[in-house]
Amino acid sequence: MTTAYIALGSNLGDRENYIKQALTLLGQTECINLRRASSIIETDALSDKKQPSYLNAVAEIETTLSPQNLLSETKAIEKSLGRERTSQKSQSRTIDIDIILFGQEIIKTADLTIPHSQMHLRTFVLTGMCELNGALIHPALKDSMNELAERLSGKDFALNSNLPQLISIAGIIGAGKTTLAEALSERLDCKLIKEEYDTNPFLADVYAGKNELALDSEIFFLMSRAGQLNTKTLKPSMVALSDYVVEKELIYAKSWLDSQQMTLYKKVNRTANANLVQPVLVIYLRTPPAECMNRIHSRKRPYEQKIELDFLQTLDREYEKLFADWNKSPLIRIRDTQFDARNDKVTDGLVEKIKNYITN
Ligand code: PH2
Ligand code: MG
Ligand code: MG
Repeated sequence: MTTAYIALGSNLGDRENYIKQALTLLGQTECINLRRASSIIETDALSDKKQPSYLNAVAEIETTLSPQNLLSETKAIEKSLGRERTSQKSQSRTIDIDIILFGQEIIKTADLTIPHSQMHLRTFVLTGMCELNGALIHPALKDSMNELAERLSGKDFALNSNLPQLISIAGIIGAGKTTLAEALSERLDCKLIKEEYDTNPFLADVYAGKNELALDSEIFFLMSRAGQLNTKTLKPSMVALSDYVVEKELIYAKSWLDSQQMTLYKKVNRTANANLVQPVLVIYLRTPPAECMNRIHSRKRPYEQKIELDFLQTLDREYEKLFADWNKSPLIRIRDTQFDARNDKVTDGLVEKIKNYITN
């Protein structure tokens, strides 16, 4: 007996009825025991917003069938409920029945990929999974359904090889972003994009109290990002890793600039950032400000030595606000206390998770 999870979706005709009939037919199939089903939810069509919206649900079954035979059974049910297949991918359908998980098995054959290759990017699947078994561990990602769902903030995402596969690491000063970025980029064998703080000619003066150079300093950073994160440098499907997110600019600008400067800066920021490459995944490294303070003192970058704990705590609060409802990409949160980028095993584990959020 294997416990398996099946996702159901319908966006054509009497959608609710198709889902209910599919559940009934699953339960009536020999060697399948339908244990329970999640609530049915209505969701916007992923990838093609012009399509009618879906009803989605997830079912938990027990089966003695092999994964391959279970697939044949689900295909037969799809067919009996009027599912038509053309060469067009993701067209509207009366019923779609996908095997999401089959015990803890990992299967990759021509017609079957288990776990479902994009289940961890789809809130419309994870919502049902969490309702049925939120503590269940994804066999490849090694995270629970609850953790996977949390990363998406209620949104659905899709892998897209037409985009650069930019991964961005975020966190306050001293959080360990660059150390982590270096360790990950080496393992992913990808381009590393580092913040150009050491060539910013205004930065040291700003930290030394020369507020009149803060706008210059912020504009330097803006232009630096624009040079690094553009589509000329970052080609479709190319993997790259940055040790910052551009959204941090507004946090820092706000702490240096007066309100008139800020009004001007926001306009410049909007224009300069308009065509930047967006990350497909953000890793938010949250390290307690007091610990960041220790690291700042031990790494001895001269201009940073004037930074006070109070400033780091403000940054920490602002980062928390920024990521509280982040929905531009999946977000992996890492608490520093449970993470050490210098530990190879820990970093290798993170690399394996990351690979599920980018195309290869
Ligand atoms: N299935 C797809 C593509 N897009 N969008 C929603 N909301 N629900 C689905 O089940 C779904 C989709 C391909 O199977
Ligand atoms: Mg599907
Ligand atoms: Mg399908």
